[in-house]
Amino acid sequence: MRHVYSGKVRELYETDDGVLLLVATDRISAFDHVLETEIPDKGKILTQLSLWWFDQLADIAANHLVDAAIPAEFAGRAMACRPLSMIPVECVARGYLAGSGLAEYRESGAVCGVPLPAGLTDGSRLAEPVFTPATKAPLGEHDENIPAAAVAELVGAEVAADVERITLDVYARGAELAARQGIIVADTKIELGFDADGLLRLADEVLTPDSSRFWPADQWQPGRSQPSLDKQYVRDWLTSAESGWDRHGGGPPPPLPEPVVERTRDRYVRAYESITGRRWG
Ligand code: Q0Z
Repeated sequence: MRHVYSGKVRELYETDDGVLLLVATDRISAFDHVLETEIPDKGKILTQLSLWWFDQLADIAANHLVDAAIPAEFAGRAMACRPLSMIPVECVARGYLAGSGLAEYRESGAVCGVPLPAGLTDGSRLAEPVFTPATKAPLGEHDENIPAAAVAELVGAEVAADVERITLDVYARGAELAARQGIIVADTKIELGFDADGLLRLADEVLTPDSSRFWPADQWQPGRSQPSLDKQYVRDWLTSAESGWDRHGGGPPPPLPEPVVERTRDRYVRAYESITGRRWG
């Protein structure tokens, strides 16, 4: 087994028979930092959530999963994947305004070249979900939103149309199933790639709290930044006086206190259980 790539919170390996192992760790990031404190079982929970979603999305798109042995050290937190030729674009769909979508709207009144009505605010629901692709930035840099037309220039009009349709369909299915459990999927980012037969497949993780914004629907209140379903305890503690951390000071965040770790783990477990209807553990 060969280590191929380290992401912020995930690792990519390649086995001797050419299978990719996408391994989710228990690392967590907040405010663009990877914290030194891990959240027990986070990697397993997000991997099992992704696997459940791939099943729910099977009629929308094929995926990269293959049936191959997972090494014991990665049990439960790795996916065995077919190597794909990846589309060089982050495929994002947004149903609500937040993050870089909100920033771009405030600057220009549009997101990725899609004009939006005046008067929208942080957390506003969009009348229709929009496809908002972005460039893939190197680790440590931020993805940059691009117009849908730029995707067509990169991959051709036909592939671009497939990519947009799959992205919006994945978002619609995710938002619909999560909404039944009182969870808003504000946006989601997927990755797509071609297999050796030229079939477009869903890759990477799907509809996890690391690839999507999940908000508790009962706390949704446009006009302020929305509380995160999974990371709110972490953000609240890091920005509290108690942590002693200066978010803009450049230093690394301090270790999380045990109660914050426990409550955050519980948020991931509850998100998994409510979305899938399955018990954790
Ligand atoms: C996914 C990533 C990281 C894990 C490459 N099936 C595939 N075929 C080709 N490439 C990929 C996949 Cl999933 C692929 N990533 C993102 C980064 C750990 C996954 F650090 N990169």
